[in-house]
Amino acid sequence: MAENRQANRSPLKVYGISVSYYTGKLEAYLRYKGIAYTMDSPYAHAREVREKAGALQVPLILREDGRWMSDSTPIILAFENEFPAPTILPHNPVVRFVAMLIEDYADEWLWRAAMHYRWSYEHDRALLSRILVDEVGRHVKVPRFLKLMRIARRQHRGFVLNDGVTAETRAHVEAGYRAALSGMTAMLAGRPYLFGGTPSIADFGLMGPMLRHFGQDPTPAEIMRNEAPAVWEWVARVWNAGAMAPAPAFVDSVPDEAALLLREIAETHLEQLARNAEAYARGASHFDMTVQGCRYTRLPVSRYRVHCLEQLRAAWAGLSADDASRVQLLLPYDQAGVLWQPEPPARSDYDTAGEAPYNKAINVYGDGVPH
Ligand SMILES: N[C@@H](CCC(=O)N[C@@H](CS)C(=O)NCC(=O)O)C(=O)O
Repeated sequence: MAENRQANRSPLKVYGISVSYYTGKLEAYLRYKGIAYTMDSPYAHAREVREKAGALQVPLILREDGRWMSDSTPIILAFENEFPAPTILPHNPVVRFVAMLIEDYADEWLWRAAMHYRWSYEHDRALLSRILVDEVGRHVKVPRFLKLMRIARRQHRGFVLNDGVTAETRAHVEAGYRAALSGMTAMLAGRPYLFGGTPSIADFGLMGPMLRHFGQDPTPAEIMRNEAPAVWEWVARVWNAGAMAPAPAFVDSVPDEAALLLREIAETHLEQLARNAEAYARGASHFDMTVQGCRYTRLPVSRYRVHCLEQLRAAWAGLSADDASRVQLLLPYDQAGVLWQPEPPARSDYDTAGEAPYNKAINVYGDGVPH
């Protein structure tokens, strides 16, 4: 359909995993743009990948000229320049800013809930351990039952127990998933995609958690089907969006129905970004935070998320004065002040030359943070 269908190019070489959050997000985008790709696991060549791409994470892309791309958001933005149509960037600057904010929330806040459902619930854990071990662990010369135990323990310890999911926070973590479903359901009531008749960067961002985790893992998928069938339907719609006829445009202003999700984002994601950045500025390795009355303790500080906050602040600062005030009116919450307070709470010094996605990436946890 669109002129950017990449039929004559050789397929992109994507390194990814079939059940990965950010790989699913990138795949949904590549399918929409008609950019053909092949996919392999990077884990058999871990050392080389870490050296070339900076961090061993997925997705990564090896371009024909030998350059590596990493980090799904800058990858997508780079492709928006290379293959502009159909664009996923709303033309209205306020809508575009809010779409980028939703994308960041999808990337960085919903991650904890997605990992919790996958690794805390027995059926989900058993299924996903098998898929991962058979897909990415074949080169490891250890009996399969041991690999299954090790992967489940690594993921549960690293991304659930060490990311603040405890008996005290568990209900709040799960409520965060349901809040995302309610917020999306409200926005999808009058339109096929979050910001109109065509998918935006907000839709692709939310495909990270919603496609491979919440939409596929047994426990959250059951919740999605039963409690938010409009989101269930939307997952398939975004996945198939490239096959649909060119669609009507984006909305010209942020719909009222976005209010529920925006409030949730301010209270959760922006609170976490602020507390994380303050802790980073102090040189701390861990921090505590209270989100919607729920106390989280000993969360790992993330340098990468300091960078995420910098990107959002730069996007807000780049708006015209009128548009910047419109964004403030949409986010009348104390936590949102971190987006426009005069001084940033911290500086990440990551990608200062603006070379992403062609720079050396850093993992979300563990880079440049003292432990
Ligand atoms: N900000 C990165 C995050 C990529 C990421 O963390 N991917 C996960 C899998 S979905 C990963 O590879 N984690 C590394 C690990 O588990 O060792 C992006 O958007 O691409």
